[in-house]
Amino acid sequence: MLAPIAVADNGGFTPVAPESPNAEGIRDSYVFVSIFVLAIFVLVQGLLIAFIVKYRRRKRPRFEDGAPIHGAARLELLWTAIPVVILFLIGAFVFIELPGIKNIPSAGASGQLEITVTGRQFYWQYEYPNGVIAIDTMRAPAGVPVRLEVTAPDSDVIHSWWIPALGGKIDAIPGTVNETWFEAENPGTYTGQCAELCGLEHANMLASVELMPEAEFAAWLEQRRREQGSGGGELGKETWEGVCAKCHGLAGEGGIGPRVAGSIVLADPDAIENLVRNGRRTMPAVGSGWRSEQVEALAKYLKENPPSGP
Ligand code: HEC
Ligand SMILES: [Cu+2]
Repeated sequence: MLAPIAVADNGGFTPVAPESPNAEGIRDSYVFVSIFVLAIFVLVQGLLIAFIVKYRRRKRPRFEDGAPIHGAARLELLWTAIPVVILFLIGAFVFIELPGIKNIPSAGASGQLEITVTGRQFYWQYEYPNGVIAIDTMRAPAGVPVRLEVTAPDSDVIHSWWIPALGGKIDAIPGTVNETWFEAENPGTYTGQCAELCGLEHANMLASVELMPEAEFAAWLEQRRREQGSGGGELGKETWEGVCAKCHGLAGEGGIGPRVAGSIVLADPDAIENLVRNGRRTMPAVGSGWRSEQVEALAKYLKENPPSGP
């Protein structure tokens, strides 16, 4: 009864509208399987109701069995053969769809973009071929195949990259690189989140992909490269908001980490570097492996915008 409503406004029951061919393959498989699931559901529930009515007790004494029925070879053959055929059809359909879901399309006229995606407690770090780093919000060009190399540092736990409109889940496993991809035409923002329970702030480990026209993306990438080269820019803000604020609050007011607003550590670039690279007691080394540009950008941002939470 709820199905039409769920389908109508996609109340979270059906996959989001696919924007990339791999997400389309997943949606199509889902719909194909659902047809059999629905048909079997209606058949089984329909027979159940029909039998309840047809074989009800009527005037038969309470403890007397109904008439025994022996053997129904035709029926038994049918209820064996039909499920076999259904399983075969579903298996065949999925195998036909699979290459379109898994295989990364070959580079088009404007080539292919490769982005490294690293899942960490509790942020997503992206690295572009020219060295640009971004956190949580990935910018990508529309109409270009984007290959994602998904991993996690050795010291971290398993996360899972998932932007439903752009494809299926892919695990970010320490020490392993998994590949996935998308190629989407419509500029816009596609959201998702870490799909593997990874710790206290798992629910806040959100991710989004901002798909831009190719020229706009190229301009963004170039601007970020220049900003990063001069030790600052958006990266510092993204790092504070995406990494530190998840535990310490946006204004440093405290959360699962202590209040750090007004801390002298945040005003001292060397102390920041030491803290993020090595951690401190119960604070993990959230910036182990960061390039010095990222630490510098963070220190610069914190110097210009010291958190002054309540
Ligand atoms: C996973 C949660 C988490 C993240 C992410 C995190 N911290 Fe912490 N932080 C903590 C905890 C917990 C402590 C308390 C450490 C202790 O004393 O046991 C702490 C302590 C601190 C302190 C106080 C250190 C001291 O001893 O004076 C500062 C400053 C700080 N964090 C800054 C940062 C900055 C900057 C970032 C971002 C690069 C960050 N933290 C990211 C959890 C976190
Ligand atoms: Cu996670």
